[in-house]
Amino acid sequence: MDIYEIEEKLRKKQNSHRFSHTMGVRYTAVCLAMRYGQDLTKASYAGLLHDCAKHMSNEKLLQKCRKHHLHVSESEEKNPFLLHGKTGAWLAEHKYGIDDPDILGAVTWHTTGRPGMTILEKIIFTADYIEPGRDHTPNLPELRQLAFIDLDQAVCRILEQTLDYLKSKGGEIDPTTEETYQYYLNITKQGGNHEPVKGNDKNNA
Ligand code: DGI
Ligand code: FE
Ligand code: FE
Repeated sequence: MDIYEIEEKLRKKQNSHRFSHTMGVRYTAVCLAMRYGQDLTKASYAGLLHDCAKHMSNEKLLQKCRKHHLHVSESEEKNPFLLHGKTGAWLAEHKYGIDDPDILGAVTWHTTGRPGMTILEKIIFTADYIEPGRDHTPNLPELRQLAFIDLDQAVCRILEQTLDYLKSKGGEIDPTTEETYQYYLNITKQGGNHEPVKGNDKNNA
């Protein structure tokens, strides 16, 4: 399916607020891909598709995962909205004809992140948080600049803020979110364990 067809399908599926967020993430991701020398087309597809399962109810997400044998963790069982990344990647592959593992990974991991993300995964994770339509999040002007200066630092700050927010409102923290934060904290802090970590992930920045 070409990108215009996907865009039209999503325009019909998503309410105007969600669709505007989708397009904000798409163009922010393309800008970040320019900055970090990544494939612009992949960034555009991944941004467009990242929330393609967001309109589904918790019940529907759980049902889709069971039907298609996608693993549901204990934390996802309790907070099924966390499954919209994984389910979105399934839809991207099977309904929108995407077979690029980098695009599918970026959709899968856009909410919690994961240790050792590819550059495209970090771009979508970050674009989701800083796109121009976001306005209820603290420190956005600073984070928007940081994203174009040091992507790992931006990922780390976003995770830190997300964890603070979840702790303040008593939200359940998925172990992957916490592990991702610890990983990026470790590789961004001065004198951190930078080289071995990079060496384990050839796609990493
Ligand atoms: O789908 P979007 O709203 O565009 O953005 P998203 O997929 O990043 O989801 C954002 C929400 O996800 C935000 O309210 C924080 C929440 N979130 C991220 N990590 C965790 C989490 N929620 C829980 N309960 N646990 C997490 O580890
Ligand atoms: Fe999302
Ligand atoms: Fe989003």
